[in-house]
Amino acid sequence: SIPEPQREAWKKFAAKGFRTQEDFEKEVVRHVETTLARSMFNCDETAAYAAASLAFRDRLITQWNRTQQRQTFADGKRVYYLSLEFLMGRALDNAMLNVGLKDVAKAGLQDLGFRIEDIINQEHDAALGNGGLGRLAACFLDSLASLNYPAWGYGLRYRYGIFKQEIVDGYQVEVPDYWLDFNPWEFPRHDVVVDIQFYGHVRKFQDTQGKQCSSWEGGEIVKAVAYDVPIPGFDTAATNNLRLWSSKAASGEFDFQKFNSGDYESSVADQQRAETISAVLYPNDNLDRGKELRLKQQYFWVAASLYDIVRRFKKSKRAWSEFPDQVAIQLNDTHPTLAVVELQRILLDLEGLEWDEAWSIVSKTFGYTNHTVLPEALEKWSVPLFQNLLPRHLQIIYEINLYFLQSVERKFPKDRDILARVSIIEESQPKMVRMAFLAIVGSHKVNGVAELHSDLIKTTIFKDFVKIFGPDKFTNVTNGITPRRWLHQANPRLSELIASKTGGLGFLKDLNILNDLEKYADDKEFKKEWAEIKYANKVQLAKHIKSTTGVTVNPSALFDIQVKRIHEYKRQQMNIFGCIHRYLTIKSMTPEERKKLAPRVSIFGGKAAPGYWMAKTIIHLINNVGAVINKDPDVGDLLKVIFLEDYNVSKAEIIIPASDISEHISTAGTEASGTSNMKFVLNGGLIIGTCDGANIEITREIGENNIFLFGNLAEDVEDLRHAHNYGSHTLDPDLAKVFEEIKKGTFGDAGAFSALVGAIEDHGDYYLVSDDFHSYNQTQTLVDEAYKNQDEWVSKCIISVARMGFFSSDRCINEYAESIWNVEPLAPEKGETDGLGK
Ligand code: GLS
Repeated sequence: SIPEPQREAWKKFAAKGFRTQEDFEKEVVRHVETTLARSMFNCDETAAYAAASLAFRDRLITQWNRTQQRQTFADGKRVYYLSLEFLMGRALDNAMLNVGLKDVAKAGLQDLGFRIEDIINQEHDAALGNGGLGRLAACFLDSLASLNYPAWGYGLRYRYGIFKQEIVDGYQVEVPDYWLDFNPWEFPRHDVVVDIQFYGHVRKFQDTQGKQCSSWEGGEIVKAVAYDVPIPGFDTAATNNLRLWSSKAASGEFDFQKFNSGDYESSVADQQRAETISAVLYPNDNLDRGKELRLKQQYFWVAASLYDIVRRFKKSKRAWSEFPDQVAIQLNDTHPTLAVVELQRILLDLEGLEWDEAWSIVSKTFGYTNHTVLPEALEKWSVPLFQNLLPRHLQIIYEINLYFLQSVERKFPKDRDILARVSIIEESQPKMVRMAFLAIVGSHKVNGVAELHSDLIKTTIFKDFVKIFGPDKFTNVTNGITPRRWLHQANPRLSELIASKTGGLGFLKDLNILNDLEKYADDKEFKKEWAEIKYANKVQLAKHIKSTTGVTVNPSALFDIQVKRIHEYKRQQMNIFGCIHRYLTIKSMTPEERKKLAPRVSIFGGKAAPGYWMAKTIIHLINNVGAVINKDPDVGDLLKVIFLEDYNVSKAEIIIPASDISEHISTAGTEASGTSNMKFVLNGGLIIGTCDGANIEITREIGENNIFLFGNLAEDVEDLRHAHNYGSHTLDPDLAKVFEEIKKGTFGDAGAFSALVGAIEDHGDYYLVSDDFHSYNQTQTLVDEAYKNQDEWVSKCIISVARMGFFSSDRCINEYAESIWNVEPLAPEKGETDGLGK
């Protein structure tokens, strides 16, 4: 660092970042002319986006620097959030709003000849995630910064994020998402590089004191290079860090000898193999495929992150026993579970601690969040694969398991079966490492993400562990969403209206302030404004639908939206069967009867994992049904079926504010929480849903009268499935008619849908579509009726929004901080805060 006498100069010339419109414009022009080497004669919208982003980035990075210095100086406990997915979406709009300078930027851009909306739309989404799990991590980063917690995110810098979805002839086609062409939001740290080892062998030896030691040797080395993304808090100068690792060959050079001897391909092979590690995000949600490259990704990311965390801790020169007082690491699902083993290895093999001492540190450091009970999503890795890739880690896992099973045996000496049930190693062919069990054993707290889900994990998949560790180790932290992005950014007019009635933008920091809205639930003028905003949002979505699908929809119709990953358990198939049922009903009506119907637009969106054939079939059916219904003159505006291509975060910001009703209709007990349910209600839409995940708590908060619940309960699912398999399974008569129509070929080649229909008719109907179909349709009829009474409908929406305070991710992060991490916020110094609304 710079010697004391010279620091004055540094302080004098410290970068500050703009505050005024004039300074913003200066920065934009400077970046256009110098950074981009362009001028006013060839500055298009892309260049203006780049320059505006760089101006904001400069501002953020000065705050980032100050925040990091303060955190280092304060020397308190930090949180590290390890997630293989961060579904960030766009950064510019978010940065402008969080630092309170969007109006300044708008005026500045206008003065320079641009519309701010066009500039915002230039940005490519940072789509480093699949769905809810990755977006939750992004909301958490926003809350951690906004609440001034000293926290870092750690993830992978995928060269390709989640694929872009195109719909061709009704089928999903995947196109690679190369998003790094120009990314002003990251800072490469070419000086922060970590060597990561793979393969090799373990050498046992005795040290000079005669202690048995192990050393992991040989194999190959790949380099991890850090890229930092600044995360601005809302209305605070605190700016946290998201560190993403990128892989690079250790030598960094290709092999000249091979090149010169004409072996061009293998001359670059090493380099390419190394770079493959961080090349692509695995596009599966709630599904584990057990691929070696995925395990490599996991270790690469975990080892680099832990190296970084340990290095930071060692600088403080504290005793190792203080590590858990300085460091809290949260495992976002089981993907980073290897961190448990890696920290034990570092303490044991590299730092020379004894096993018990090391293990006590490790197990106090980690917390594990479970995000699913679906068996196909629970990670397991084959022991032979582990043995080859991470031989020392496998030994440590066996040792962890040995001590764990010994403790279980001491506690339950008469129960032989429990050992096989809870063993971290599954005795199958080949043997498998059960990552969730390892995560539980290696953490001091395990949490689910909604009350029902947290109860279910305690009574089903982790039941034995509750007996072993006691109930206190297991807890619930119901998910939340950030109101900054999901209200203020996505729905600026509604945010403004709420601000006008609740005394400013304070509700964005304390969402319970929304309560103040309840007194306007019957206020004529307020309701009128509310309804106008909803209508305007629907007009905007209708335009998007027209421009992307060519279909004209009526913005006065009821907008019924289901956007999320396509999955059988989320039951988009039930929704589209419901649309067919509605279609058949309309067709059978007289013109007079039709006049009484409420027009509806059923909107779907979401990606199917590329290898998930049934999910792709559902997309195909939705598109084919739309193609038939949308051009049927008997139907007209009464029903339109739309599939929106390439659902992502930035599209969600247009779609969610435009809903009247949204569908969260998973088979009870399968959706751990869901978070879009919260986003839709916060934007003044109602829900049709099952008693599943966070729907239950939403109901508790907003009241039963304001939600349309239907279907079987989680506690009944097992019996129903049993009855399907061993008793008789009679198909719901309305569903039978729907199937008849599909089989007739009304929606294209019936053969294409035979597996989808067969899964319900002949193969046990695992997701209980038939069981819930009747109550689903009945409830949809109630929705139609309720929507006709617009006055009451709007009141319901206002009351619901007023009662949504609980679902802020700020509440959620405060719960984690208090009950799991034991960390305190570190507020910026006075004068560092920008001030709300500026
Ligand atoms: C998920 C669950 O499926 C969602 O219900 C949950 O809201 C989300 C965040 O906790 O995590 N688990 C998963 O593997 N993908 C998800 O979206």
